[in-house]
Amino acid sequence: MFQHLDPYAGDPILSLNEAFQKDPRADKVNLSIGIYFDEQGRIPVLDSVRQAEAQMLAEGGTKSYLPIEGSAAMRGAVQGLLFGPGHEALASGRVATLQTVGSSGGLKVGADFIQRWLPGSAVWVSDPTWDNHRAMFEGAGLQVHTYPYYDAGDASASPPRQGGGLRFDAMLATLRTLPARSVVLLHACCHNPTGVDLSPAQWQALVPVLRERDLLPYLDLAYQGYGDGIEADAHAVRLLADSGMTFFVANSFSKSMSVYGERAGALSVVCADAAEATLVLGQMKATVRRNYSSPGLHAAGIVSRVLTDATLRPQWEAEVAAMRERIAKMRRQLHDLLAARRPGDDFSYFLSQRGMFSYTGLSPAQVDRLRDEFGVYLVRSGRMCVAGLNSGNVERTAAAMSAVLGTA
Ligand code: KET
Repeated sequence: MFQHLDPYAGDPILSLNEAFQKDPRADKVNLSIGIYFDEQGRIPVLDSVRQAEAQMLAEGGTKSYLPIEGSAAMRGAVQGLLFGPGHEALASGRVATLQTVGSSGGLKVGADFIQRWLPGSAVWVSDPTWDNHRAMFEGAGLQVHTYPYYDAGDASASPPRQGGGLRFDAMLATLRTLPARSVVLLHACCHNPTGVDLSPAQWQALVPVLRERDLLPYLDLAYQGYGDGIEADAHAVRLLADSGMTFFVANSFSKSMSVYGERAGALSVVCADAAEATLVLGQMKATVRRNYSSPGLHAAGIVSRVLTDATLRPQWEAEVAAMRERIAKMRRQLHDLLAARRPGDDFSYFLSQRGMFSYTGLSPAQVDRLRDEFGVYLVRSGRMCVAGLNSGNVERTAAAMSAVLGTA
């Protein structure tokens, strides 16, 4: 029956993480997957989350199904988090929000919805982007194209060629050519894989282009709190909401609450008015019902409690700040160690890039050497998850990187 199947090549990120787990070397370093590890190299369970779970257990409660669209408490809390409580878009009821199975679930439900209700619209993603964006939108039957975003340079050249960084003008020029109703996937903060975001002024310049061309922005907000802060990282969401445009935002709690396996996320569609939001919510529910029927109860309990409890909320905000600051410290340490080893090279990108990732410009061959010779795992695109560094492995990482830099 199934002998004709193509073997699955594996996912470039998840397969690497599996290979890392199997690597017997004691001094291996996991800088591959976008997960925050603490100073001890563990994936933390935040105190705020642990307490929310303890409350849930103590209260008992039911294990019934959630509604198709998820928990009302969580959906309301997510709206406040994204748009700011009392935002006009919320007050006028023009935002349709569903709790989803991680933000991946949200992205895919949104993709299925677009395929059904805006047939013929193609999706434009940044070059480069998270690999799974293309896979998910193509999986929904949509055409996927790229817009220019970032020039990484070439660290395997001798001397290494520094890239030109963000290609904002080229990005705008491409967006200006798109047909109306094209979907434009944008990383709301902490761009994956580059760590390079639009500045507030560039977001401001982008919005009129999106509006004039009648494009449909689709924000992916997977790293809220890892850039400049929980509020600051919602900047793009609020700017678009203020603009009155229709747009999507899929947001994740995997990283911001360190609840990866709970699959906690949401999808919000900001519409022209409340009547349109009702229609959108209805068809989103139809999409969910024929996929996985309803999202998880435990994820909803954690997220809604942490976001709304007067004690847990500030505690969570402090925990997010501590994770963000620890990453910044590791960026600084890696930068200083590399600058000392290779005084001729420019490593300032470690300091200017934000969020979990740095785009190193290392070639696939250099990344392979890092892994094979030194047990240091990066994604083959040269993406490094800086959140995997700690004071016990940063020197080893700098030494390994220094050894492969400038070599072919
Ligand atoms: N969007 C982006 C940009 C993203 O980096 C991830 C995960 C997700 C969405 C999915 O998150 P969810 O847990 O479904 O809410 N990225 C990391 C893990 C992965 O590839 O699945 C990564 O890039 O390493």
